[in-house]
Amino acid sequence: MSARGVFVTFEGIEGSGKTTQARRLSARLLTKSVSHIVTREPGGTPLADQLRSILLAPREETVFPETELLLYQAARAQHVRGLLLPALEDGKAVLCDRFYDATFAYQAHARGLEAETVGMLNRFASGDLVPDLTLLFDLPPELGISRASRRGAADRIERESLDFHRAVRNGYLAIYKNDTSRIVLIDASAPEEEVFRKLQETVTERFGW
Ligand code: T5A
Repeated sequence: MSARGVFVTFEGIEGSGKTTQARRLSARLLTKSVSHIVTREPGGTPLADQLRSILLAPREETVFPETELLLYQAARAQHVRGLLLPALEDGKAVLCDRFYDATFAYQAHARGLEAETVGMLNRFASGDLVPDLTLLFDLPPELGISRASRRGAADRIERESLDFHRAVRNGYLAIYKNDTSRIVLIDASAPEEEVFRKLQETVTERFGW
């Protein structure tokens, strides 16, 4: 049986460049023949992808924070059991665009739900799966939103106020301060190449990639 794969998560506010950097790391791992998958939350299985569409579609009806939290957790429960655990058990590395830190930053810090409830549901949905490394891409929300807006129409969460996105960023920074061994903070306002250099340094040091 192969050793369990390495689980790396990519976190940050909207437009922080996580997706760009996850793709770049994946390209590097391909050149080194490191067997891996790239996935994202919400999403990663057919059912979780459907939940993603439901969560991100702009809508007239109010989406209550409690409803939002449970839908994100439902998508995560499916993703963890349907894709992440089988891949890790098969010895593959997993690069995951967002995981449970996003739920703390968005649903607890920004929406105001109780951190204890969010933590309990995070553990339940993730089956106690913990990332080996989390890369937190940090930049001012004004810059992130302006980058994200270049991609086209804003989704339901991107349409939130600047204050909301500031709260998300502060939430992420608070999570980082509590867990500086798992989480590595990267200045995402730097040019793409420089951001990747820092990421590369980190994954080489930790995993020899
Ligand atoms: N959510 C998610 C919750 O509320 N709770 C949860 O539990 C979870 C899991 C998911 C949404 O759901 C919320 C958070 C989100 O609102 P998403 O697709 O992950 O949606 O959210 P986004 O943050 O919008 O992710 P994106 O993939 O859309 O943005 P990225 O990954 O941050 O940024 P990226 O790489 O697409 O780059 C954006 C643009 O900037 C450019 C890129 O080329 C691109 O055009 N760029 C740079 N430009 C200049 N300098 C750099 N260094 C650049 N890096 C990238």
